[in-house]
Amino acid sequence: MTELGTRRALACAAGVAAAAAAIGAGELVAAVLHPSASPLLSVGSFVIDLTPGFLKETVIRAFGTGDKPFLLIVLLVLLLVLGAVAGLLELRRAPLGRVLIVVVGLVAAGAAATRHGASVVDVTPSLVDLVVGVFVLALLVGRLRPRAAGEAGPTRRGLVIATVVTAAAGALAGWGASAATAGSRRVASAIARVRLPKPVATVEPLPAGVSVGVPGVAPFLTPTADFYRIDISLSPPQVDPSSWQLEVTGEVEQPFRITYAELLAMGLSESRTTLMCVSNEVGGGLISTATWLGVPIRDLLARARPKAGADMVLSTGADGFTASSPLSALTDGRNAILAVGMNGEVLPNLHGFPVRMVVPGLYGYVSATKWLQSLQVTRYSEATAYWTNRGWSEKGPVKVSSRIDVPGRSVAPGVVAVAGVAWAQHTGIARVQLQIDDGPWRDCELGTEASIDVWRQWKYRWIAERGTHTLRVRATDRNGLVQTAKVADVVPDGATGLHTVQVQVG
Ligand SMILES: Nc1nc2c(c(=O)[nH]1)N[C@H]1C(S)=C(S)[C@@H](COP(=O)(O)O)O[C@H]1N2
Ligand SMILES: [Mo]
Repeated sequence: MTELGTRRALACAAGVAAAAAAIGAGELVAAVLHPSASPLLSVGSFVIDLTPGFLKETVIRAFGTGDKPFLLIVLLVLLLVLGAVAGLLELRRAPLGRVLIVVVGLVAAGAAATRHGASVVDVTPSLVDLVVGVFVLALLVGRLRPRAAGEAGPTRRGLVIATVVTAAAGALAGWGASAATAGSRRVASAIARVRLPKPVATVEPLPAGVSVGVPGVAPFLTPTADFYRIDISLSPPQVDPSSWQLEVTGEVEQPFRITYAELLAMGLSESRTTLMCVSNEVGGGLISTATWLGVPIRDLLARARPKAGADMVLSTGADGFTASSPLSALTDGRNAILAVGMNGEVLPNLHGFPVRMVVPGLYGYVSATKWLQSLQVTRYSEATAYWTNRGWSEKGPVKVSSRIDVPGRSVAPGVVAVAGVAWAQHTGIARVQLQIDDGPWRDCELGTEASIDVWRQWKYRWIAERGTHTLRVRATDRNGLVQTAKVADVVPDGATGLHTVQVQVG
C-alpha cells in the first residue's frame, strides 16, 4: 500500500475505534444512570417512530420478533461506518471528523431528550458519547499526520495497538452495559405484555376545583415520571410476573398462595391515594399522588382469616425490604390495596412491578412495600421491619402537614398568589392558614376535597409590600389537630415544624 493508502486505512480504523469507544462509554454511563437513556436505544426508538408504517411491517414480517435486534445491528453498523468516515475526514481536514461526531452525538442527545418522560440525565450518555468520540478521534488521527522521517515506524505500531485496544475497550463496555441492563429489558418486555382487565370500579372524575389554578403548585395528580421514588436498592429487583406468587402466611387459619393471574381475576378497582415518605423534610418533595388500580388487601386477609391476637402484617419485597403495617389499618375498611396499576398503566418497575401495597394514612416505610412477595400476619411483639431495625418507629401514621409551593424567593409588590398543598391522609384537611411576618394566622382558600386520602391544594391572596417578608403555613386536620410548630427531625417517625419561606418583595 502506498503511504497515503496506509494512512487512510489507519484513519478509518481510528474512526471505527473512536465510534466503538464512544458507543461503549455512552451505553455504560446509561446503564448506571438510567437504562432507558441508552443512546443506541433512544436513537433506535426514534428511528422506529419515524419509520413509515408499511416499512415497519415489512421489516417485522421479514425478521419476525427479531426486528428490534435487527434494527440495532443496522444502527451499530451505520455508526461504525460513520466513524470510519469521520476518521477519513479528520485526516483530510481536521476538525471535520470531530464535527461529524459532534453532530451524530447531538442527534442522539436530541433523540434521548424527546423520549417520553425524559429528563436532563437522559442526554448525559449521548454527551459522553460525543466527548469520548471527539477525544479518541483527535488523539488517534492526530498521530497519523505526516511527521519527520524515521519517526513514523514505532509511532505507527503504537497507533495500531492503541486503535485495537480502544475498539476492544468500547466493545467490552458496550457488552458490559448490555449484560447489566438485560434484566431491566426483560422486565420492560414482561410489562409490555401484561394486559390488565378492565376495572370493576373506576374513580369518579376529579371534582372541579381540586386544583386552585395557581401555576407552580404541584399538579394534583403527579405524572408517573415525576412521582418520587425511594427504595433500598441501587437497581430495582426484576420480578417475572409469570412465576410471581404472593404468599399469605403467619397467624392465619388458612395460609395460601396466589398467582398474578389469580390476583388480576379478583377484580380491580381504581382509587386515588397520596403517598409520602417519612424522610420528607418540612417543605420537601417526597410526596406524590397517583391513581392506583388494585385489589383490597382486606379481601386477601379475609380469605386467610387472621387469628385472634395478631396485630401486624409484615410484608416483604423482593429486595429484602420489610414493612410492619398495623393489621387494623389493612382491615378497617380504608382503601388499603395491592396495586397492579398506576396512572392508567401497568405498575412501572421502579414503583414495584408486578404488585405493591398502597395504604392511605401510613408513611411508605411501614406500608408501601414494592415488588411484594409475602404478607405475614404476626404481632409487633414478635417481628420487626427493615427500618425499625435501623432506628425508625415500628408504626408510622402520616402527620398533618403543609407546604408552600409559590411564590418563589422574589416577587414584585402588589397582589401575589401564595399557594401550596396540605395533607393528612385518611383524616382529611379541614383548614389551612398562612401567617405573614408576625401577623395573625389568616384562613386560606381551599381547593375542593377529592377524598380524605389525597392532599388538598390551598391559596391565599397576598398584598405584598416592599421589603423582606416571612411566610409560614399550618394545616388543621378533620379531627381538629393543628399542625405543630415544634421542630422534629424525620427520625424516628416523621418531621414536624412549619414550612417557612422568605420572600423578597421589590
Ligand atoms: N420493596 C421495597 N418497597 C418499598 C421500599 C423499599 O426500599 N423496598 N421503600 C419504601 C419507602 S421508604 C417509600 S417512601 C415508598 C416509596 O414508594 P415509591 O418509590 O413508589 O414512591 O416505598 C416503600 N416501599
Ligand atoms: Mo420512605
